[in-house]
Amino acid sequence: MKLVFTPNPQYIHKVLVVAHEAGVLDKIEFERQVPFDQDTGIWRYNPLGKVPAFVMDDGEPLYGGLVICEYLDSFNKTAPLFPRDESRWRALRQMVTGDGIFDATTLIRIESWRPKEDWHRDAMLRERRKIMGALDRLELDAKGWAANADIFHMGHVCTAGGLSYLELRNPITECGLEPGDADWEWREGRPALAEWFAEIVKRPSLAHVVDLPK
Ligand SMILES: N[C@@H](CCC(=O)N[C@@H](CS)C(=O)NCC(=O)O)C(=O)O
Repeated sequence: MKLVFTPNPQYIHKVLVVAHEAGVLDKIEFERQVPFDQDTGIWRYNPLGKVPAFVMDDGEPLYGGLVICEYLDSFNKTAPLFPRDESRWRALRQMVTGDGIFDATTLIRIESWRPKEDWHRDAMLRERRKIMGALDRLELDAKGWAANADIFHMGHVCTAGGLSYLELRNPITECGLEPGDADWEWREGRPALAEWFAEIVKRPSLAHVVDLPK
């Protein structure tokens, strides 16, 4: 099987975490594709032009990061990350919230590549609002996570992924859309999430540094 993505060891890739937890990391071949490169090969794998994309052993393509995660999780026979019990819907909501931080962050950054005078500020502010709202929602959720530290699911994977991407590329401090943004820090006012993140990044599947293609 092959994972097609833009490797960057400086943030937590949800697909790699799920593969690690499932014990199939060493069965995956990696291919680097940068979707915004002129000559990108991503279209060969995903008609929607996005990473991550994936090729299963039978050659069938998969895309949509969360779909790839669910596929990889199907190999996890000990502690699957997509709960099947009554905790499922909350975990999936948290999964989408964490992943949404990644999506909104990416969209602000893409817009910021244009000359500043051409920025579509209203659209950027809308994405900014999503990041703030998602962080506030996850702060509420993280209060429950502290009490159940032995439970680990897709909500945790995607929240850690979203936060670590925000640590690496912070469009709020970079773009300064609102007064005070230059000094913005997601941890401020979100102590439960900050404390949870500091601990969860030590988990082997999150701390593991994969030898990624350049
Ligand atoms: N949450 C989505 C994120 C996918 C995504 O937006 N990836 C960006 C990374 S830069 C991308 O490939 N963008 C290219 C595009 O939007 O055309 C997933 O996990 O599939």
